[in-house]
Amino acid sequence: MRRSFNILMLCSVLGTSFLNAQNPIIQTSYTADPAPMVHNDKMYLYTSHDEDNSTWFTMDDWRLYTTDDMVNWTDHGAVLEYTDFDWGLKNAWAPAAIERDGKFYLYVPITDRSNQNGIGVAVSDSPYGPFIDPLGKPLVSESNADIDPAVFIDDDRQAYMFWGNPVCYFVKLSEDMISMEGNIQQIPNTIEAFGKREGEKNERRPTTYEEGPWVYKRNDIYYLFFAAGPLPEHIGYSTSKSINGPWKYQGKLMPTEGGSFTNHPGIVDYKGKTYFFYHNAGLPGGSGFTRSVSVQELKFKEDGSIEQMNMTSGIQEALENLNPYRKTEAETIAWSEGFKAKSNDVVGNFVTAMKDGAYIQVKAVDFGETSPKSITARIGSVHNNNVSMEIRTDSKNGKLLATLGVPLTGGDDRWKLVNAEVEEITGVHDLFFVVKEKAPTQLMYFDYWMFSK
Ligand code: FUB
Repeated sequence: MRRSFNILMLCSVLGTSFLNAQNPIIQTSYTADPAPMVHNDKMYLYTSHDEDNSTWFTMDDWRLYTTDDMVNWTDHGAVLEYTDFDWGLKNAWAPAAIERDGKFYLYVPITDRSNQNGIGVAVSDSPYGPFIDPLGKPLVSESNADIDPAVFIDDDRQAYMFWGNPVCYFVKLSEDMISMEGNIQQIPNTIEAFGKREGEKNERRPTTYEEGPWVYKRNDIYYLFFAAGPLPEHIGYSTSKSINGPWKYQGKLMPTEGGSFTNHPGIVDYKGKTYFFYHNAGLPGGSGFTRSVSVQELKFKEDGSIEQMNMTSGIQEALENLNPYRKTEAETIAWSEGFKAKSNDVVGNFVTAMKDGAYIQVKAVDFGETSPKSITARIGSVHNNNVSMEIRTDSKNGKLLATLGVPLTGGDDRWKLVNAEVEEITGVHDLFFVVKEKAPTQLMYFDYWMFSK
């Protein structure tokens, strides 16, 4: 009951049909606190991760997803865990990511072993990790207000970190990105900077600023987006002509909606557009502690202000087509139902079908002018002869291209490559992988697929 209520509730909130939903963009894990980063024409999205069935902010790791087309997202699994920090006790909360001079930095809030919040930094030579803690201690650990970092490098190459709840701090980062330059400053928590808080008087929180700052610059205007109160949160924003302020409150960007009592902004330019990431409770089982990241385009008015917007069903059109003649990971997904993300040492990241009828949709697959002859997939099951995977086009009941029998391999540490001839298909289509399980409690594992001419 609760599951269908959540889906229906979100569809009515979003004014859309679930059939063409693209939001939330990840359906195989609960994700929150989006931190998008663009590097070499690819979108990297780091997120925090709500554990399944969580009833508090039970969060152990940070995950990475990538896309080239803004509709098909590839899951790269957990790239950093709070246990990667020797001093970390719990609470892998809202991350921030940035590249500088070929190195990649993740800034992450963690509660340390003395139960104090702080912000750690981890560095890698690759956006995919492995990330290591170069300091062996938090970068900032002044008080429990030290959560929710955002990082920003200005046009003069000066880097800054912003963070904090219930006030917003900022500091210059040194060129090494792992030390601070100068003193930590607090943005004056004034009505002018953040707007007057509605509802009951709250001495600690006189303005709408709550947490989750995100800094963005466009046409010499600095934007400070933030999660705004009172709870349940909405997204607000302020602007300034200088990174040092003064900031001027500009109003609500996204009102409270979507069923989660928190929200969290992440804004980035990509392939000529500006994208706004946020989170809600949009998945089945969704709540304030089982959240999901969504994205939609951000549109500026001529004067640089932004129209208030509601949560939508997401981005429908792929920015580019997907090549089916290259190996594609099963965890590259535009939309799915009934699959969960998994990983192990044998094949890395993969997906597991949790029910009969589970399916994965991959958008804008370009077969070209001549049809492929066959499809190969690496799959496996714990059941004998009872599981198959249908490959269909344009809908989960669309034209049947091929049916793959899923072999009994005995576990997700054992896999087989399975091949089948395909029906004639040319041009651009959405592809659907639909699992048919005669024994509904049995599982099927799916690692990758590829068509051949
Ligand atoms: O995800 C844990 C906390 O919830 C974040 O740090 C806040 O921004 C809120 O989203």
